[in-house]
Amino acid sequence: MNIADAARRVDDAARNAMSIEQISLTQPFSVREAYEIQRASIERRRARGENLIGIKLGFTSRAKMIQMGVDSLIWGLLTDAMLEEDGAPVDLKRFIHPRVEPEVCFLTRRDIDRPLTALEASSYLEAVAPAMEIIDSRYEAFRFSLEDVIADNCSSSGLVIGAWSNRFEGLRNAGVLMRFGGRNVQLGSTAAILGNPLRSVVQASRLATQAEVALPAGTLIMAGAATAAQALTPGLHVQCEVAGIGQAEFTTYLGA
Ligand code: OOG
Ligand code: MG
Repeated sequence: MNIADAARRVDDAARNAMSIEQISLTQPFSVREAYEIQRASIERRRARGENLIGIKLGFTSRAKMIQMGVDSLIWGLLTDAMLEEDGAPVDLKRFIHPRVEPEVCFLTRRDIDRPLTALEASSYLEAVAPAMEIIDSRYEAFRFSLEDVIADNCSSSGLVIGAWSNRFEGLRNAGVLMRFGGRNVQLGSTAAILGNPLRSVVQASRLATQAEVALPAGTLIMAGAATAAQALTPGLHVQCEVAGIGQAEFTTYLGA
């Protein structure tokens, strides 16, 4: 496996919003190599001036594992170029076949440089916010193997983060609702995220420490989707509500 070449392929696909064939179809590779490709693709982004802002977990809920046919926890890196403002219009032109999923996002308040226990996790957090992740697989038909999706930075593409709160108590089993134009499209609970989204912080600390990735204070941690993802089309008003925490929203359009 030529790591640099594979990284260039997924990175170009993302930049040009042009899908590519799954890499594993012609060149089987390992999970370890997949993370090397992911890292190399992030280095390409950094070389263009993008900055790391956090990490995301994927497949932390059964709903997502079933939807995508992958059943291992995965993680990817987030850059500032992926951030969309809460309430703002999002141009779908930069995506291939975007989908949106309801999540919660944590903001850390201390450096994390070792695996945390579940009991410690909240003392490392500054705030939590309702959030939505816009995922956009770079592979044709949004189909991939575990290795392919890891190499593709776990389909990371966009983030919309609602207002920060410090109400961590109700987070374990809060109702999650995603609406398109006022119509409910996904309904669930934060309990779907590893039983408690705080466990995503524990997993993030373990994975990042293992990979020697620094998580400085001020890092965003996207906990993973609570429900299946929903395809985005232009002209939508998309809203996500996490009971007791708040809401986030955006609209979609197709730029010229
Ligand atoms: C992979 C990313 C999964 C989540 O929240 O579970 C993910 C994908 O579904 O394309 O972000
Ligand atoms: Mg996600």
